[in-house]
Amino acid sequence: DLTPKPQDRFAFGLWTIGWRADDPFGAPTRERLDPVEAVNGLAEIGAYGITFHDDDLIPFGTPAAERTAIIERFRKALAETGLVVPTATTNLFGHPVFKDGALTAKDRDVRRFALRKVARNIDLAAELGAQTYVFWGGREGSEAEAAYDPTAALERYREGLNALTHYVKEQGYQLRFAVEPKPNEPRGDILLPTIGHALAFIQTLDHPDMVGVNPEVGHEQMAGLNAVHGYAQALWQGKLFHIDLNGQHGPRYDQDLVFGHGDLINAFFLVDLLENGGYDGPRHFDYKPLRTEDKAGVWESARANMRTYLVLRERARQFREDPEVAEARKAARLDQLSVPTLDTGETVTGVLSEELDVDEAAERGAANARLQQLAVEHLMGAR
Ligand code: 3MF
Ligand code: MG
Ligand code: MG
Ligand code: MG
Repeated sequence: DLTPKPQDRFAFGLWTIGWRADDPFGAPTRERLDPVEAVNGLAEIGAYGITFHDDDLIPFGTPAAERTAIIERFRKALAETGLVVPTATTNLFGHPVFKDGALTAKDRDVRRFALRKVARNIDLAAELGAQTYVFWGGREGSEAEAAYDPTAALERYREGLNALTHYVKEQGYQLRFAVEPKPNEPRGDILLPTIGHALAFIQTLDHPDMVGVNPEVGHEQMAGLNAVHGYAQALWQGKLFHIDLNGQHGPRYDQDLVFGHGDLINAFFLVDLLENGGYDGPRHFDYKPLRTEDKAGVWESARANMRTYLVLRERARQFREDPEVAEARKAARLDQLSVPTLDTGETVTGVLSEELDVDEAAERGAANARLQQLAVEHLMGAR
């Protein structure tokens, strides 16, 4: 069934469908989307969740009374539609005050302001029932090596996240943090550029169990990496707290295409991983409707993300159920990879006296090509 339903747990950032399509070379091509219209529209197309940066919902600098009114209006729309807020995040990159960083700015006043901005929106996230709070450090980085100290910046990043986990615990919120890696853009180099960097960093925190990752397909591909492998490692380490799905064509600017409109083969295997690898969080899209689109095109592209996901889910299911695939998987020795190398209780001593006919073993084909072609044919709907 290719009709998106709330139980599919599709979620969209308010900044995605709400993007006004301004880019470094041109003015916006669309009007601002009212957050209430966003909620209603997403509910209508079968999504279950909406996520936001503080400033997406409440424009930077909004006076307190107005802020309360905006939140109440938004909350009412959520209640009327049943849409939920699974996740929220902070805009620590848009305002010029963050031009040289936020939680890791060299200017200490800016860092303290950033902490305040995050804490304030964490309160709102908790109030709205969010389970995950995302940190994308878009301005935590540099272009000028001489004017940067990555070691000190990492210390400050750690200090900031530690302080915020303490805050969440003090307040008794049920929130987990998810760090979103990205190699570059808008900074020349961003701190925690890949999933691997983020996973290693998280282990140094005061409450590593509270912190996972929110990888984005396009960000890994910008770094020339295999997104499926990155998501898989995060999942394997119990750290895939949340995901950003979208499309990208290799290492170039951050394209934020509709999911599947970039590297489709990687998208197929990613859906297969998420569906069969034990990921149980929201299927969250972080994409940008093309600058060429009008309002109708925006909603068309929002639906396209979910449709791609559902089609790939169905294709992945058929792939796994195909008896020829089962046989090809066996021929490719995939089943063997799940068998531990040593018997229970056995040590390396156990293999010392063994002999292998190396020439014979070297001659065995891996039978990978046939299995890959079967996958591609399932993906193309040719089987
Ligand atoms: C930028 C991003 C961000 C993050 C968001 C947190 C504006 O490339 O991907 O979107 O996803 O800040 O979720
Ligand atoms: Mg992105
Ligand atoms: Mg992107
Ligand atoms: Mg993202």
